[in-house]
Formats: sequence, structure tokens, C-alpha cells
Amino acid sequence: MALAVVIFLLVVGSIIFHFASPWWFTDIATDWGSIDFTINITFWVTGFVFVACNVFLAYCIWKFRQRDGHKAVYEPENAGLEAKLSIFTTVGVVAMLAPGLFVWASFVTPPENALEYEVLGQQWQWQFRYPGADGILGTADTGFVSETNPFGINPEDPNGMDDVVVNDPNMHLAVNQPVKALLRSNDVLHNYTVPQFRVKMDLVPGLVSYLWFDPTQEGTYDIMCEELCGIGHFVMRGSVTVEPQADYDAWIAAQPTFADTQALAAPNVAAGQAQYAACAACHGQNGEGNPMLNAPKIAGQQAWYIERQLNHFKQGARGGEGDTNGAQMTAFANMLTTDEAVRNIAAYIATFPDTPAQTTIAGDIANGYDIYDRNCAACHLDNGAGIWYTDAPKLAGMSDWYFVTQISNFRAGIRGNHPADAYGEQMVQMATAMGDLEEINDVAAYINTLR
Ligand code: HEC
Ligand code: HEC
Ligand SMILES: [Cu+2]
Repeated sequence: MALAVVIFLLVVGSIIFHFASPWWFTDIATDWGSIDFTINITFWVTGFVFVACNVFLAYCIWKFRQRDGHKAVYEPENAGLEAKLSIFTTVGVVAMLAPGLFVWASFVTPPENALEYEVLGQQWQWQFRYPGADGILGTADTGFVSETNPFGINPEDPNGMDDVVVNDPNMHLAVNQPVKALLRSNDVLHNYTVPQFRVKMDLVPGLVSYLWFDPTQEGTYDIMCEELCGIGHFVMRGSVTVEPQADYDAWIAAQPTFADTQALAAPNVAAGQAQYAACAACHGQNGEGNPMLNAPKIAGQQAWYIERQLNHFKQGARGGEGDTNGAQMTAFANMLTTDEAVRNIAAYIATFPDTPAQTTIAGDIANGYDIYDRNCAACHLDNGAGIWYTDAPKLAGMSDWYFVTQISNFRAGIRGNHPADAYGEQMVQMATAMGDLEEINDVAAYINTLR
């Protein structure tokens, strides 16, 4: 008897949970209502079967409970009941699967007027490419991938020259313009997902997969990598802004083409040296850093990273509220008014001798190794050298006290929380790998052993 009541209450509880649960679909922002429709049918069919079977089970437990004088009857065959159940099950299964076949048929048939764009996934960032004026994306291959050509665009292919390259995880689309996303991976499986778009698809190394949709609602939505296998996919975040055509046109016109990125003049080191005079007061003549002024060592740091940080200070993506040390940088970064000036000064800093910074932090090196090896080496590399491919800077030989303040800042939300700081956002998540200040010191002490 008690069992029958428990089963019945489980059924009632499940139904209440289903409808009252806060984990429901996001608002839909494309015309893929048919996908929600098929999911809802599946809920109705499986929900009905769930309720019917369990209530019937509870009923039987109650109805045929043990009673004195009653004897069970054995009824091995019931052709009528079996026929009814077979038909009923068939109807249920067809209702669940048939709509999906129609939806899939339209999923694999993009409309004629769909504009193409490319999504490139790599550990652990998104990048995007749009065909230029010719409407054709140039061919690409991982064999061409380099720091100056992160998309691996074939330099011999004239179609690729006017391709618009967005080396940033934030992309834009025009509202009500159907698009076909071509999905390509530079390394492992990834999965391009925007929950509000309802469509998602794996990126498979070695081939180009696709999906299409018609964005119908303006707004900014999160891009996620919903690949489960492998490491770090959960930190692959980006955003897509759906906006009126005019805004989209202005945005895309401001992005560089592949030809632009290849035609950049070599930085002017002498001009960088002249501008560095203002920086030396804090960072030192040779970029060796000065802990008294909270200014880290920048000698030996990778030029692409220096450039990105200076641009982030200029945009306010770093050095905002609560970041008193970072805020000191804003005025000095703003002195570098052009992209050339930023590149020149980074090139000058690259000429400094890279003498390892003085060790100021002690800790449990074995524990530090354990944390670093499991959580950090995938991006910052085993030797802590950092690499442009994962966007992760050099840690080995840099100021250890600065390491501690930065990890603390990531954890406190002082750094990496600005919407324009997608790279810092990864570290907000990774910084939780260290439980407390003691463990942060352990990792710093381990990094001090890397040369
Ligand atoms: C008033 C002192 C001061 C001056 C002058 C100064 N900086 Fe800084 N800089 C700092 C401080 C403090 C930080 C650390 C910010 C933090 O803790 O987040 C910093 C951080 C940086 C970083 C980030 C390093 C990293 O690893 O994240 C770069 C790059 C940098 N400065 C370059 C420059 C350049 C180039 C100039 C000259 C144009 C300059 N700084 C002038 C104080 C200064
Ligand atoms: C998924 C890749 C990834 C992993 C894993 C990762 N990092 Fe990072 N890390 C980054 C990126 C990207 C940046 C640059 C952030 C920026 O541009 O502001 C960064 C920046 C940092 C910085 C700031 C350096 C500076 O000069 O300002 C520190 C410190 C750091 N990481 C430490 C760690 C530690 C410790 C771990 C392991 C617990 C770790 N990272 C794991 C990607 C990663
Ligand atoms: Cu991924």
C-alpha cells in the first residue's frame, strides 16, 4: 500500500517539477520554432506514457494487494490487449519521430538567400570569417595556420584576400537575414551552440559541417562550445549580436580583411623606444618591473599579449572599477593613440633582455605542480612559456607577486569580467582551480622553478 502511494506521489511531484522548474528553454531568437515543437511533442508523448505506466503500476499494487481468500490467476495470452498495445506504441513512436524527420529535412536544406559565414573553433576560442565583396570564402587549411594567419587562409587563393577576419570571439549578424554557418575546426571536435538559435552542430577537424538559421530577434546572445569530451570546452565562450542591417554593415566595414592583416608594415622599434620613456618610470628601463609601484615585469612577455593588454586598458576592458593598480595604466595606454603606436612599443619591449624576475614567493612546490599540471599547462604550456595559439601569456620568469595579485583579481571579479574581455573571462573560471591564497602561492612557487 505505502509503495502505491509513494509511486503516485512521485508522478505528481515529477509533473509539478516539470512545469515549475526554472530550467526551461531560453526565449527563441530564430525561426526554428519547429525544433521547439518537436521537443514539446516528445515531452507530451513520453510524459503521457510516464504518467500512464506509473499510475497503472500504483493502481495494480493497490488493487491486487495480498488479501486472505484471494488467489492469483495466470493469464499467459491476451491477443486483444497485445494488439492494442502494439498499435498504441506505434502511434506514440511515430508521433515522436516523424516531425523530427521533417525538421531535419529543412535543417539540411539552407534557403537560397542564406549568406555564408565561417565559424572557426580552436582550443579554446572562437573566430569568425565573412566572405568579402566577392561573396566567396577563400580556401583554408590548418597547414597554413600561423601567428599572422590564424585562420589558415590559403595565401595563393585570390578569393580569400577580401575575406573579413574577426579574430575575436564576438560576432555580429543582421536581423532577418538567413545565414548558413560553415563550421571548421583547427584542432579537435568543438560544438557551436547559441541556445536562443535552437540549432547546434559539431565542428569536425578535416571537414566543414554547417547549420543555418534566420535570426528574427535583435539582441546579444552567448555562444558556447557544447562539446563534452576533451578539456576546457566550457571556457570557450563568445557572443553574437543580432542587429539592424545598417548597424551590421557599419560593424563589418570596420573589421580588417585578410589582405589588411597580411599588409601590416613592420613595427617601428625606434618610435616605440621614444614612447617607452614614459613607461620606464614604473616598469623600469629594461621592463624589469618594480614591485614597489605594483608594476610587473614586461620584458620577455609576448608582443601579441602586450598589444592586447594595452588595447584593453585603452578600451576600458581592463583597469575598471575596483582595479586600482590597473587604473594607473589607463592614462599611459591612452598615450598610444594608434594601433601602430601599440605595435611599435610592443616591438621595442620585445628587444629587452629577458632576465627572470626575482623570486619573492615561497610555497609548496609539489602541490603547485599538481595544480598547474592539471589545470594550467594546457594553455600556458608545460614550461610556462605561453603561446599565441591559446592566447595564454608567458608566466615563467615573470613577476611572481604579480601572478598572485592577478589570480586574486580574477577571483574577485576585478579582472576578466568586462564584456569585451573574453580572454580574461577564461581565467575567471580557471582561477578557481586554486582554493585559497596559500594554493595561489604554491602555484607561484612552482612557476618560479620553470625556466
Ligand atoms: C604609473 C606607473 C605605470 C606607468 C607609467 C606604466 N605602467 Fe604599465 N602597469 C602599471 C601597473 C601598476 C600595472 C599592473 C596592473 C594590474 O595590477 O592589473 C601595469 C601593467 C602593465 C601591463 C600588463 C602586463 C601584464 O602582464 O598583464 C602592460 C603590458 C603595461 N603595463 C605596459 C605599459 C606601457 C607600454 C607603458 C607606457 C606606455 C606603461 N605600462 C606605463 C603601472 C604603470
Ligand atoms: C583555457 C586556457 C587557459 C587555462 C587552462 C589557463 N589560462 Fe591563464 N590565461 C589564459 C588567457 C587566454 C589569458 C590572457 C587573459 C587576458 O588576455 O587578459 C591568461 C592569463 C593568465 C594570467 C595573467 C598573466 C598576466 O601577465 O597578466 C595568469 C596569472 C594566469 N593566466 C594563470 C593561470 C593559472 C595559474 C592557470 C591554472 C590554474 C591558468 N592560467 C589556466 C588562458 C588560460
Ligand atoms: Cu570546444
